[in-house]
Amino acid sequence: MEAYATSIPRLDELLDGGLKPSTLTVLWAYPGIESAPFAYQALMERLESGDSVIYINQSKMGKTVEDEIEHYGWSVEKYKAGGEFFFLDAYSGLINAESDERFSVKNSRDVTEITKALKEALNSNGSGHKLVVFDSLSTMIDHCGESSLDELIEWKKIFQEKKATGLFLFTEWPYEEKVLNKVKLVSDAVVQLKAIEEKVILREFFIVSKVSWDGKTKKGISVPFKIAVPGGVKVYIPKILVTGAYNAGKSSFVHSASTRAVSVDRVGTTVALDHGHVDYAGFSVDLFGTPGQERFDPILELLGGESLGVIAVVDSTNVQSLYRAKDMLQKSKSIGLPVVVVANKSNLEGALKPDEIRQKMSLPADIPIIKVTAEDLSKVQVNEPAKLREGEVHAVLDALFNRIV
Ligand SMILES: Nc1nc2c(ncn2[C@@H]2O[C@H](COP(=O)(O)OP(=O)(O)OP(=O)(O)O)[C@@H](O)[C@H]2O)c(=O)[nH]1
Ligand SMILES: [Mg+2]
Repeated sequence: MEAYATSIPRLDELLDGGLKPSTLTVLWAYPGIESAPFAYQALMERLESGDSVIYINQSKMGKTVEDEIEHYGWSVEKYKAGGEFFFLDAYSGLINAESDERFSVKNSRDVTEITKALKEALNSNGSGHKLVVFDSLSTMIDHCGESSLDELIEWKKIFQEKKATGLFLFTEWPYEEKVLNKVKLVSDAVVQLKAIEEKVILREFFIVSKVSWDGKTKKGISVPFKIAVPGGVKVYIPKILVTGAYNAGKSSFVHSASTRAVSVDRVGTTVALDHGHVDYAGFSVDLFGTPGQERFDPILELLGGESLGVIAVVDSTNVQSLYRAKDMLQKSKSIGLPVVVVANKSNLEGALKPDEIRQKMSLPADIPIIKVTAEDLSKVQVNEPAKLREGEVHAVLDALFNRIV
């Protein structure tokens, strides 16, 4: 079945390609979590792929929506001018203002007026497939009453006729159970945006809790996220541990993988830790490197805490570094976490092959061992982190990210 990608990392995968035509997907947010950036990111992806977007704004001015989209680093301006993006203004009526949008309703409290305008909007030309964003279901319930939810059955019929796709925002205010059930029933897919809280929101994640279409969909997997400004929705992994023997290449890896990195080194060896921030493939990740020397082992356990994954760097030319890495994995209490082994210095003479490394470290077959080499051997300096080949560094990150979410 055709699918319309949202470009929200991991979400398309969970939905088997993205949003499906003639269906309604609800972004179901818990109070305090913003769902609009998810919709902005999806609608920009559709516009950039040649589709059209109708934005039904009932909770804020169209201009405010445009400003927010710009805040994340995108713009609908050229698509608005080209007729591929337009608002169906159901907000101005609420504040007794004149609307200057292409489609609008006079009485925003009468949901049947919105239905009429939606039909009109979907009949207008516009290129490609049509995505209808509704901002938001909760505003509709608040202003038009909960019986307005029954009107959604009519909207879905219209979507089916026009092969359009709905992406609706909903915030779970303390509504009655029957209201929540109605929203659940009418939606073909539900993406919940939740948080782990402890006085303040600690971590946010999304989860596909319902999906009615067939295919390789995945329900119930929680994907931690963070909204970057600019940049939008990123999968957020707050901590990955980079461990391994003295001189194996940990600092080199952290520096090569990171967009920003710092090391606290003393004559070429890391004495405190390496820290690097990775922005890659829709992921936002913080890497923490451990020092390699044994005298720092007491802090290993501390550094290992709360990691979501581990990168163990070994020097492929040095058998000792294999045993040491294994020992450090144990000391940092990272057994059980997703692990990827980096076989560094793999182009040097005498370098062990991944199979030999697996055997010597007695690693299970499912732990990836990935060969990595310095980008330019002539530039490698003693006691200086080396720049590693980008493709190989990315292969390591891909392997680890795949194991974490
Ligand atoms: N030839 C070659 N040299 C490398 C490679 N990776 C790192 N090196 C060199 O190996 C040495 C150690 O690299 P680092 O990244 O500092 O190693 P480390 O694991 O952080 O070391 P400590 O912090 O002392 O534990 C440096 O001189 C690097 O330039 C590689 O792939 N090939
Ligand atoms: Mg180091």
